[in-house]
This record gives sequence, structure tokens and C-alpha cells, in this order.
Amino acid sequence: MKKVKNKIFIGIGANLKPRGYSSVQDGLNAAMNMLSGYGIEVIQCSSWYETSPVPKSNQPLFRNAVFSASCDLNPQELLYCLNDLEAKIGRIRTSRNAARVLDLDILDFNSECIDLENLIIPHPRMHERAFVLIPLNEINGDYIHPVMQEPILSLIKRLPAEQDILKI
Ligand code: PH2
Ligand code: MG
Ligand code: MG
Repeated sequence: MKKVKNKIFIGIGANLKPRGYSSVQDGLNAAMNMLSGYGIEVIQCSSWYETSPVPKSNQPLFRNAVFSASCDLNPQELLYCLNDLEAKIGRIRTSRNAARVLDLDILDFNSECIDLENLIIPHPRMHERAFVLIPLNEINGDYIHPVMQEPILSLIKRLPAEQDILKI
């Protein structure tokens, strides 16, 4: 019998225009269209948001969204595919919070709690980031953080005030 597919939530963002693309958003749209080539089928994508960098810095503003998707990949394979797609768009990894042409982060995987050497799911900082919680709430208002066991609206209420986020 065929196993049901994994249901995942992914955060997507960027604050630099990739080489060969006309804008930050053009690079993000290209990435969204390349997901199916990895067996990642998008179910629903939130609106796009313009967000201030977290932590606050003089980096350019980000574009962010969150989407749900289905796949047959395990978490490690999924991470490998997302890193490969980031590299295809032209991401070169430098320091942790450096400006980037594409970032694809696994936020949630079947609501499981996963703690591997190179991969922690749910994303360990998602609960403190408006640019994740607000788009996630838009597509899944019933979301409950699998580690904290806290509903998404309650997490949003506890966000620090200084994170600017504007629906485009
Ligand atoms: N990603 C980060 C760090 N800070 N800030 C915003 N607004 N959007 C992001 O996607 C983002 C960030 C690390 O991945
Ligand atoms: Mg990230
Ligand atoms: Mg990342």
C-alpha cells in the first residue's frame, strides 16, 4: 500500500536580486516554479510580504511568504533539495543572517518534532518571527506549534512590536 504523502510548510524569502533575474520577486517566482522538479507539489501559497530584516539591520527589506506542499521526500532529502534549489538560483552561503537571493526553510514536517544533527523541525526560530507566523496564519489559522503546543494566534500576540511586515 502506498504511504500518504508528507505535508510540509516552507518559508521562502530573499532580499537580493539574483543574477539573471529582473527583480527579487522574479527570482522568488522562478524558485516557486522549480519546486515541482524536485517532487515538491505546492498546495497553497500565502500572499507576499515586504518585511524588515530580523534582527534589525541596514540590509535591504525582504520579500517573504509561506507555502504548504506535499512530497514523498524524507526531511533530510527535502533539505538537500531545498539547498540545491537555493544554489541553482545563485545563493552563495556566507554568514548566518547575510543578505541572500533565496532562502527556503522547512518550518513544519507532518507536525513532527525532528532533531537531527543538521536539521531541527519545527524551525527553531519560527515562533519569534513575524515574517513566518503572519503568512503561516494566512494559510493555516489552526496551526499549533508541535513543540510549544501553542496556537499560532497566541504566538503572534507575543511577537515583539518592532518587526515591520506589510502585505504586498
Ligand atoms: N531570514 C533570516 C534572517 N532575517 N528577516 C526577514 N525579514 N526575512 C527573512 O527571510 C529573514 C530575516 C535568516 O534566514
Ligand atoms: Mg532562514
Ligand atoms: Mg535557510
